[in-house]
Amino acid sequence: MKALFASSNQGKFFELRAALAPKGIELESARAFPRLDRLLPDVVEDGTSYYENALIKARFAKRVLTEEGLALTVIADDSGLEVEALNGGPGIHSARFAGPHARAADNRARLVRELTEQLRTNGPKPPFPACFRCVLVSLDETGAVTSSEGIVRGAVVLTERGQGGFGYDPLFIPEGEQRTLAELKAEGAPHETHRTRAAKALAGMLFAGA
Ligand code: ITT
Repeated sequence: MKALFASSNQGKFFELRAALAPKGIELESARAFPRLDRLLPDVVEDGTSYYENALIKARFAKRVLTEEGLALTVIADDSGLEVEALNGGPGIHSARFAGPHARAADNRARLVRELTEQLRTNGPKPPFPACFRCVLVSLDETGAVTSSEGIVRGAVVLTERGQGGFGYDPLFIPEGEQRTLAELKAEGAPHETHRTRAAKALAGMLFAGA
């Protein structure tokens, strides 16, 4: 089956496309739909959970496609980094941790600042236990919603390492690894992530009984 990915984050897209292709889902980038691509970054993600935010993005994309006479299954992703020392933050606020129009580098800088502050006040020491969480939502042509979740546990370090990946990857070391996700991705080292886990679960649900 074909599905459109309702996201303006190409890092997410490449990772998800690779995870879904072997499962029989051909993912198309929103870049192929110029109007949608233009509008997506301004969608207000004011839900109170990853699920609600993913559904907001999926429904928005569905509406734009419908206005253009297109019927396609839409998949959306909402994800975030949850750090124990920050009481699970930034969580659903990960994309805007450093402000409404924050770039990934600004968000990483704020994360390092906050964790450094924890150190100064004799709090926990690095590496800081954390996890990445991803919720995927699929909205099919009939409006039926399917959703899945994936988690990868690990720890946050205070010094960026690696050129691969995106977002918080240079600061995150998955459990059982010595290298950050940015280093692992730059080396092409296959590694399961919150997103690949959510993708497998979603594909399993979409094709269950098919
Ligand atoms: P869309 O909403 O358009 O999909 P986004 O980047 O704004 O793109 P989110 O609202 O879901 O996505 O915010 C997720 C934040 O968490 C964002 O800052 C990402 O960079 C970060 N993030 C999510 N998954 C990540 C991963 O696998 N590696 C590194 N950072 C990740």
